[in-house]
Amino acid sequence: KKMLNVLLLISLWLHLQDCTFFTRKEILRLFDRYRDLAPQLVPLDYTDQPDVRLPYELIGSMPELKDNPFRQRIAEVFSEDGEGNMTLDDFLDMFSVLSEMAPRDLKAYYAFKIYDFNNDDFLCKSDLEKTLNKLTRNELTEDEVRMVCEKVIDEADLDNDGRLSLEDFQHMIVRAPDFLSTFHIRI
Ligand SMILES: *[C@@H]1O[C@H](CO)[C@@H](O)[C@H](O)[C@H]1NC(C)=O
Ligand SMILES: [Ca+2]
Ligand SMILES: [Ca+2]
Repeated sequence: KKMLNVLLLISLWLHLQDCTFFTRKEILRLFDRYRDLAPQLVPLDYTDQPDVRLPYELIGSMPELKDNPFRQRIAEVFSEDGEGNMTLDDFLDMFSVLSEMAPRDLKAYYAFKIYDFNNDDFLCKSDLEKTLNKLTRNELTEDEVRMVCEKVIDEADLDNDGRLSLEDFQHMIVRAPDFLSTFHIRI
């Protein structure tokens, strides 16, 4: 059996428990998952908080993510370096928000960040077009995508500035209960 530094993981859990919804056992399991992606890079002993980042290629190829059309955006949003390379903390945060236990508001906040491709805190038409193309796996024509995005903005843009703020977005998804289903992951 692996010699985990259980104490450190417990303290990590205490530190994270404001934002994580996992039990200690689940965190240990996620640590195993993280380490199994690159045993040569990830030490068993995290006491000295090693500065380890796993490259996006490894993260994005995990079974939980590899079929998710947003996998790269998800990794970018949760990674400290913004490029999808992940520390253990980044990794735990990501699974925490994606888990079925995460509150809807938290998921909505991260969904907004994930859809905001150019990171300017608004969903403009081109963010929505990229989002819709991914959600539908490119099955709509360009015209259809444009029409749907115009309609979404038309209906959800409460302050009429032509783009969706987080607040606009939150109002919108209250009316669309399935909207967040792409952000559930079972681990
Ligand atoms: C992320 O990882 C890739 C591959 O290891 C590397 O080329 C890139 O420089 C890393 N990005 C950052 C910001 O560290
Ligand atoms: Ca944007
Ligand atoms: Ca608006």
